[in-house]
Amino acid sequence: MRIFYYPAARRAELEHRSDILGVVGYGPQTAWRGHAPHVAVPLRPVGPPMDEVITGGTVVSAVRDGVHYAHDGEWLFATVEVEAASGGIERAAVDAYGRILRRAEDEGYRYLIRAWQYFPDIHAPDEGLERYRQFNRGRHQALEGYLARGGVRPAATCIGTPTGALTLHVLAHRRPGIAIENPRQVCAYRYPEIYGPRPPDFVRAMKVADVGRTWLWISGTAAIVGHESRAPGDLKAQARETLANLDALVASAGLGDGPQVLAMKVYVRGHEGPLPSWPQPWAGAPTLILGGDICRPELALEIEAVMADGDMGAGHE
Ligand code: 3EB
Repeated sequence: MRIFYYPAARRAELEHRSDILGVVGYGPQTAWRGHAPHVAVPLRPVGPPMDEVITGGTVVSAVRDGVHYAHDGEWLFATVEVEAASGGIERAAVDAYGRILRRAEDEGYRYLIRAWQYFPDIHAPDEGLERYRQFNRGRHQALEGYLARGGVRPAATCIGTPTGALTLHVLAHRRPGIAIENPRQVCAYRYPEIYGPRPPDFVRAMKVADVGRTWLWISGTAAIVGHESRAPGDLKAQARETLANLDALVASAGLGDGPQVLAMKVYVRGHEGPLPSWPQPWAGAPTLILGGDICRPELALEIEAVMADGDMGAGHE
């Protein structure tokens, strides 16, 4: 597997490749005519529109039950889009996770490793409960059976968009990953009820040993210590706290020597135009900066990343 960012303007160059598991487009979209699953995420990048491209070995792709998916014998990428009008985000979450899980499990990729979830109006009330909290109820319900069957919660990102439907895309694997938690943070799935009737079901990171290397999929990470947000609305102070969280998480993952950051995304609330300077982790890592709503109103930024150690070995790009 490989992951890289590519200018959306050059998307046509990718359409004939047979090794693509998924293409995730950020910003205004042009047509994607390839066979591989494609997700349009309506978050504005700083700079030109970009595609995130995930490649594998020899890939088989299909559409079934509204799920567009591709797999290469190790990894499965799957995506689904569900209308999420007001009154419906909880049901949309049940539907989206239900369909993705059925597809992944039927194809033999029984373990969710990484999930990305985007939907509009994330803070709007819905029948008296914030839509993010409604979403968490639906996700919790959808994952119950999966967890009972021995499934493991994935690492995740959940960000509010200005428009669009609920999009869920995931990476699943034939073998379970190892859940990594952050010693500075309460497990998200054990958050107290002050954050909603059901907790967000994700782990802080997922470690997966694969041919020749170990992957670390790091969830969206923000300035939360214990279960409380720090430095409300203060981008720089939150960035410092987020970096401390990332350091603690990576340390507890115990990657070997020379881990590389393969890709990193920074979500910034309400950004228009150039960003103020702020402390960034991992100078030189491929980075995408996106405007979006972090799932607590007081959070100004969130950072996710994928790292790997080990060399790529023969047979990998
Ligand atoms: C947090 O740590 C910040 O609901 O899937 C980060 C990553 C956050 C994933 C999710 C939420 C999610 O609670 C928010």
